Amino acid sequence: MIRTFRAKTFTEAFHRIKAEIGPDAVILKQQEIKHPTNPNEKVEVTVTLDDISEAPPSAGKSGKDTGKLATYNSKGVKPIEWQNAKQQKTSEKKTASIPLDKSYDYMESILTEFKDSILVEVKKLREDFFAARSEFLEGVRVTRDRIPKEFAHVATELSKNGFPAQIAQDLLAETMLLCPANSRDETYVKEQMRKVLSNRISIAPRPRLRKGRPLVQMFIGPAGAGKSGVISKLAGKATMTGNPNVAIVTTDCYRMGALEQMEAFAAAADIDLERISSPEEVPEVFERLRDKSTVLVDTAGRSLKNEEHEAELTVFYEAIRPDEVHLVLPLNMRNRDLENAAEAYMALKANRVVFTKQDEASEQGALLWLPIKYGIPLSYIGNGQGPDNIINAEKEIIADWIIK
Ligand SMILES: Nc1nc2c(ncn2[C@@H]2O[C@H](COP(=O)(O)OP(=O)(O)OP(=O)(O)O)[C@@H](O)[C@H]2O)c(=O)[nH]1
Ligand SMILES: [Mg+2]
Repeated sequence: MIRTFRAKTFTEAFHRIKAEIGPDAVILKQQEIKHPTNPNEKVEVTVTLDDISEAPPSAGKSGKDTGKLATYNSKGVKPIEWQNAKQQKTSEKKTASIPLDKSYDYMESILTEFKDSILVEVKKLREDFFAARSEFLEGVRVTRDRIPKEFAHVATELSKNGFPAQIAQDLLAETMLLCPANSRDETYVKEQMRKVLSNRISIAPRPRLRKGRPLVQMFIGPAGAGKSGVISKLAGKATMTGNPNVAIVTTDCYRMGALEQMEAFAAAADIDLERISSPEEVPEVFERLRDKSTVLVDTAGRSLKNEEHEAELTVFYEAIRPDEVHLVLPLNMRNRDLENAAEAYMALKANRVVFTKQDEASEQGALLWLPIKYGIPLSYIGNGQGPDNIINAEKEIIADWIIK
């Protein structure tokens, strides 16, 4: 008995065969088909229940070998009659007689092959998509004099905030894509631009306090950037908001006035302050602070490209092994100087940026482009000289500063 089953998938066909004929069915043929009208018929499996393994054809009447026997193997299962060696390889999967139970393994191997080829295809499509997208953005990239008038306002805001031209053009092009021609009033355009900015701004995850060991945050950066100010503000804020378990460690012990200033603050705010003048003192000091939840490490700022300063910071870094290294930069610095400072301090393992003096900065663009360019997310922003003038960096707040 030979029966043909059609189904949507091979798995479905095998289930039906197993249910209707049983596991002894032997597959004679399986193939993909294209049914002209029925979309549920995509594969065809031909099976037999005739036990061909027990019934090899007998020799011819004459008693002589007809030659047919030679086409059955020792188990009596008819092997494939190959046209030629090349065809053998490609048609083997389709025509070999496979007991149904084994065919599950076989199908699984086909499916794995199929899955791999789909993954390759998806990867390729993804690459094509990104290539097409940047080509498209390139196409709508705007030059200063060809900006549609509805976008003139946001374009001016970007330019006033010191965005490098390339980034400004990308941001504008993306905003245009979000604004259909019939909804380009100023409020809508601004809103979309803020969304585009928010999506790009890189923010560091909030620090996680752990039990048993303090979170150690080290602050480095050029002279006068605002490191000590940020530390005092963070420590003060922590104690005010119910976390008195904060300590300050300063490695800035020699500069006139620096230590005294920090000592005065710590005494007034009742915060533990430890001084470290050499890396050898680190283990003892941190042993004393092991029950603290947060330790803020202040460092001395020197002029850029000072090798002695770099070496000093490196040895303290190696001895302290802080969890986070925050590069503190004043936002009112010119773009070129910000780049120089970022490049000089990146070698010192900075993994966060803090911008200070946001209140004094006429350009806010660096809040977006600098973290992207150097791959270090924003942590805090100092926005004034008062003890409360520090905030956790937040996308929406920054987008509002840029597009008013
Ligand atoms: N307007 C404004 N001034 C700030 C801000 N942060 C710091 N300052 C001022 O910047 C000056 C330098 O701040 P510090 O905190 O001493 O800077 P520092 O990085 O510790 O400096 P060094 O230790 O000398 O490297 C001080 O006069 C601060 O008041 C801020 O967010 N806004
Ligand atoms: Mg300082």
